[in-house]
Amino acid sequence: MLVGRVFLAVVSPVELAFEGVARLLGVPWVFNLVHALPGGLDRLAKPMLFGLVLVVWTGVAWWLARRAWPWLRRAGRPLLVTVATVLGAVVPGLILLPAQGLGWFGTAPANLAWDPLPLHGLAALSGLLFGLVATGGRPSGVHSGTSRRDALSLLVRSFVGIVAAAGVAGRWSVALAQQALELFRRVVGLSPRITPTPDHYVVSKNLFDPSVDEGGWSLRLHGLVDTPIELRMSDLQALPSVTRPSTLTCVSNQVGGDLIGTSEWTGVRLADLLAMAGPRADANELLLRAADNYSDSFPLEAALREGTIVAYLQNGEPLTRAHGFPARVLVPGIYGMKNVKWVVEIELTDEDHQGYWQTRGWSDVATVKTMSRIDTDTATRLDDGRALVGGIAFAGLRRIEAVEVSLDDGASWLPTQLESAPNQLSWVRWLAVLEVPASQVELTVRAVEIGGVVQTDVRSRPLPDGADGLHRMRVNLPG
Ligand SMILES: Nc1nc2c(c(=O)[nH]1)N[C@H]1C(S)=C(S)[C@@H](COP(=O)(O)O)O[C@H]1N2
Ligand SMILES: [Mo]
Repeated sequence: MLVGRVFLAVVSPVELAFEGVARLLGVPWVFNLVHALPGGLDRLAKPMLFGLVLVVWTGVAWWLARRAWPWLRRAGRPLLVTVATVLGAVVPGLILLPAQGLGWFGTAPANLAWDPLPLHGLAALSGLLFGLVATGGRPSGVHSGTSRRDALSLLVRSFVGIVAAAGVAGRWSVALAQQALELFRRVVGLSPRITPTPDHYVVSKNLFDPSVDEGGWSLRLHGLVDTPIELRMSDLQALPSVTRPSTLTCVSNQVGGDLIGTSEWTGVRLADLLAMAGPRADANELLLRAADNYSDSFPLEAALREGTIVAYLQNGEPLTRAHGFPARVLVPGIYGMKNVKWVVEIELTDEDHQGYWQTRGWSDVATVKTMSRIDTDTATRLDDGRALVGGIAFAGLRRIEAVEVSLDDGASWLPTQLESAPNQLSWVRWLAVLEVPASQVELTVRAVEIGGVVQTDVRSRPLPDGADGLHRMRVNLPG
């Protein structure tokens, strides 16, 4: 597991257990633990809790192994069974998945959506079972002088069994995932699933963004709460964090515009921080203030959503200054302006507050509208004559059910293929296969939300609550 973690970035089961334990204990408990520690040790709270989980894990595994060993012995050849099990765990990751173009242990970056861990578990189990079946049924003692040939043939049979089991288990989904990925990979000009940080759009009111010193920074939670709290960066880093891709877009984005991006953000759930402070019953709104004298607000209800976090990493790196170093709020489903960067203060109130952009005429609710965009001004022509075009679609917290394209300005619509979105908070990529000879086409795109709600074709400007209308573009179709 350690090797997988360090060299292949595979999330290990122990970590999953650690996350589960941290969640079970609850954030206030962990926070108190952190503060019970003498200064300097607080950064170690998480590693210490992880160490504890690791010790318990190892203990349980040891106990299980001790109990299982005699049973394995009776079943036949413990060493062979062990080898078969390990092979079962490792072979799919080292051979099957890479052979399918999905990277070591399925870690090809484009493939984050697809989780190969269950397949590994299944394969390991099948290896164990196969080992047992292959060795079982023989009276014990008879094989004390096992011949090398026997052992070898057993190993070979186990191996074949594992590969077959893993193959059957994974083949269908892998083939599907790979086929789709393959096509998506070939669309030249299509946005990546995750936007590299340097390519992520930046919007700020400032001529010069604040440069905040991480050591001096803190985030204050106060107002209508039982216990006001103040968190330093080390506090924030010591708390259980979540990492998840989410799409951010600016309310001023034009139809077809590029003020939209998807990053993998890491931070602490705002709901956890609020649980520490204990919002009073009359609190219903959060007022956020930033180091650049920016302020904005959103309802408590939005703050409590699973995806709302105080983020300190973007795509695995500390936030850049432009994106809000050292910490910012991300509140999925609501336009970028309420995703306050350089955040220093969160006040719970019982009245609505007009934020920086609201006093300038922009929407206060700011729910993200359904959008879709064509990314390719030139189609990718495949050898077999098909032409690929593609783009993205996003509807905030509402899910995209389908994306359609039209070659005749909306008179008729063609289906497209959707890639599975990284999660519920992220845009989805689409591609269309056009069977059209070399020429130019006027392409229009529209998204359909879950429930069959079709994106409106009535155009409106971004002010005050986001642009509406369909993206239409001239697309070159090379010969
Ligand atoms: N403190 C502060 N936060 C802010 C802003 C700002 O000017 N100051 N701009 C907002 C707007 S309008 C948008 S669209 C997003 C953009 O976030 P990004 O630059 O990380 O893409 O940040 C929001 N948060
Ligand atoms: Mo924005």
